Amino acid sequence: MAVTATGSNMKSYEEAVDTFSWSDVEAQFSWARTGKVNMAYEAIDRHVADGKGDKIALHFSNNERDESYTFAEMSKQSNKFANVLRSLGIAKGDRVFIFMPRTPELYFSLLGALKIGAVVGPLFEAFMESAVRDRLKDSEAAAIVTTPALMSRIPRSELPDLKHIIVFGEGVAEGEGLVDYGRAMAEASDEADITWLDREDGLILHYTSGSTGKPKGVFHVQNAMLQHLYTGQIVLDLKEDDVYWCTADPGWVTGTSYGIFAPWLNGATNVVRGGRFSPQDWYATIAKYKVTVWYSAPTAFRMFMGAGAEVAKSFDLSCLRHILSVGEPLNPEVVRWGHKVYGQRIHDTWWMTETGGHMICNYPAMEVKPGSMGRPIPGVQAGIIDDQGNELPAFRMGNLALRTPWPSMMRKIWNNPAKYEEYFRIPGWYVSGDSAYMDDEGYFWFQGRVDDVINTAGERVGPFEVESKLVEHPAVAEAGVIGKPDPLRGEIIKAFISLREGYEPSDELKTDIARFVKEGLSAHAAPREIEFKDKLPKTRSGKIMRRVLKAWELNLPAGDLSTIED
Ligand code: 6R9
Repeated sequence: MAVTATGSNMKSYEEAVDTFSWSDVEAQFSWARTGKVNMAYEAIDRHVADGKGDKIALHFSNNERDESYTFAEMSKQSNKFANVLRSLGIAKGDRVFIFMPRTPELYFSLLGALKIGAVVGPLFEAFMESAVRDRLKDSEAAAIVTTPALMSRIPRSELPDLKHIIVFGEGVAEGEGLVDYGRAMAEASDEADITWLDREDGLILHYTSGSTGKPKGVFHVQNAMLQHLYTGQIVLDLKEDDVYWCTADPGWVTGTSYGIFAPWLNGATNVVRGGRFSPQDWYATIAKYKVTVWYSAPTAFRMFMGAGAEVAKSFDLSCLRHILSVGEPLNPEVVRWGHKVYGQRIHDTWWMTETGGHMICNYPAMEVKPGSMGRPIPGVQAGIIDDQGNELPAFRMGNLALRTPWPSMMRKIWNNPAKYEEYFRIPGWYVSGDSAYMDDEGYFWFQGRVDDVINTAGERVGPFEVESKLVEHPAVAEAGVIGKPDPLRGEIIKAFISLREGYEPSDELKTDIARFVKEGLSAHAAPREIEFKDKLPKTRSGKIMRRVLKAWELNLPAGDLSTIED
């Protein structure tokens, strides 16, 4: 293999940057020979063809189930699902959504959809009706895989393109577009032809939030696998015998790029644990499977820290050899605590839904500076630029930007070319929306978001989506939503609300409004704090000024108020 070395997968950062070429990465895929590509083949079937069919691909457990599957079994189950979709007339390029809690069937379905060249749309299980509707409607999804419990959140009458609902669970009454997953899988053959694709053909559609408008469909193509394979080697440091656990749900990009693609492209054994977070449960999972490489998020690490070193010491965690973090700023004290308690430094990684894979990271092959996101991976160039596109010198804060292109760069925003162009408004650069500075050794330090996007417990929430839901509540006249700094969750969602005539502020009303968002949109998007105001600050064109709300909250000067209404 061209890019790997013994010991750590990367000898030294400098040497890797000097000698790097994406064509060396490409040479590791079967499509370097055949010219044809399919993510599911490269991630699963290729290992079977290489004689590793008996290796465990997936260890799954939740409170009810405990199962393991080899690469050969994953291959057969995904073949079956590919056949189920084909029998329904689903074809290359169709959008197939997956809306279910983590179970092995989620992974069979996702891989099966990829095998026939469908574009997969994963949906987080906590999404409620309006979140589900917006995403299925925008993408004109043809089919969705779900469970009986989640089915009622799919408003079929409003989704004319949605032809098939495939339901995994008990008591499914088939007909009128409903398909029983269990029945269909039992009847399907476990052999299937792969639909061979072009590198620029679709792979996955991840909806994510910006500061304005509805969530946007970030569209990725097969070519992203170059980034997934390579960063699996040099950032996750995956080797033949690793047992790897990424704690993210596939409803978010970390749960697909690094919960599915990177580990399986590298032939690693992948752990999936369903159910809710608890420090004991997660430590027990590490000890049970002897996890060697663990990828999680700052909020979880802060919760472990809150639970105390004693809890960690009561489990045998000596199997861990490499720990990584993503999604929000990783506090230096958490890195130091991790070093003390796990004997490992937590390696921070920075990237986004739009980048499809790792961009700026700490590698095993370099020194971790606690508090820094690390340095750009070989093959990626990052810079700090001002609003005109001038590169700023070390230690000056500005827009964190990336030189275009890289293999896993998003290829479009579904149905919204104007939104796509916004990211590339400065020629030669992708502008991330984060602000940061670079130090004199080329390490990047996160400073904040440039826009109003909220990051709560590592989950990206668009204020507009929450505000739109809030104003559907009968008592709410107007709403403005901001992220309020929080020691555990990074930020929490706070809503400022003015009430309609006839409604009086009360604690009961706050609870009712929060519940309304939770049940209509999703739990993680519901405001944890609500403050009633007689009036909200607005521009003369009627836009609520979130910047002013934030200044109120933090007792800061509100800045330029020349556009305020009165
Ligand atoms: C992979 C993922 C992206 C936004 C990103 C930034 C924040 C991600 C971070 C980080 C500080 C890190 N973010 N990693 N902030 N340090 N290591 O999280 O994708 O859900 O699209 O969020 O998350 O603000 O712009 P996504």
